Amino acid sequence: MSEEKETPAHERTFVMVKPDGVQRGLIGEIMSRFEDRGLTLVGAKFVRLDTEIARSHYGEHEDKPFFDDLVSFITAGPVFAMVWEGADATRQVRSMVGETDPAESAPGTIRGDYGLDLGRNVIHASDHEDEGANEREIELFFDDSELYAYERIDDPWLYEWVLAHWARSMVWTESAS
Ligand code: RTP
Ligand code: MG
Repeated sequence: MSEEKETPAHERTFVMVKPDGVQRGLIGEIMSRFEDRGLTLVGAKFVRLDTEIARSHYGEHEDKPFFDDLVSFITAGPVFAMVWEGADATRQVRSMVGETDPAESAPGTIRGDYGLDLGRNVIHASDHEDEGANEREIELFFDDSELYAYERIDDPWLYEWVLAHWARSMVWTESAS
């Protein structure tokens, strides 16, 4: 029997369709991409950020010249906040989002397919290079009671280790009977 493979840890990450993505009708398209990839949606809500939350969310950029414009933009209309779960989710989602500047983002990424302008880049996702950013951002936007843990019915076909585990238990059941 083959050895168990190392699987990246399952984790949750925070994603937000920004006001431009909402106004342009891109929520469904963006959610579909994460669903199709196999990630599990554990929380979602439509909210309009107040200035305090926006300043806190983008606190790392407080001293940057673009900070005030960024806060004005992100509070200009409702956003669609989500939490997605899966193996190595934070890094995988960021790779699907693309570069900060849509002009530098590869076709096939969300920003590369739907954006043109650095200040209107459609989507936010927690930065995998900023340790703990996913957990901090989830806590800023969601209460625990708004997040739901469950397994997707296709998990056994999404992860090798789940199917291998399942197959081993089937073999054991058959030989035991
Ligand atoms: P985000 O936090 O929104 O997901 O974007 P990001 O990680 O890819 O980029 P980040 O460096 O965190 O920047 C946050 C947002 O600020 C705007 N920005 N403007 N004018 C500029 O030089 C500049 N640099 C960044 C972008 O809209 C970026 O998404
Ligand atoms: Mg960022």
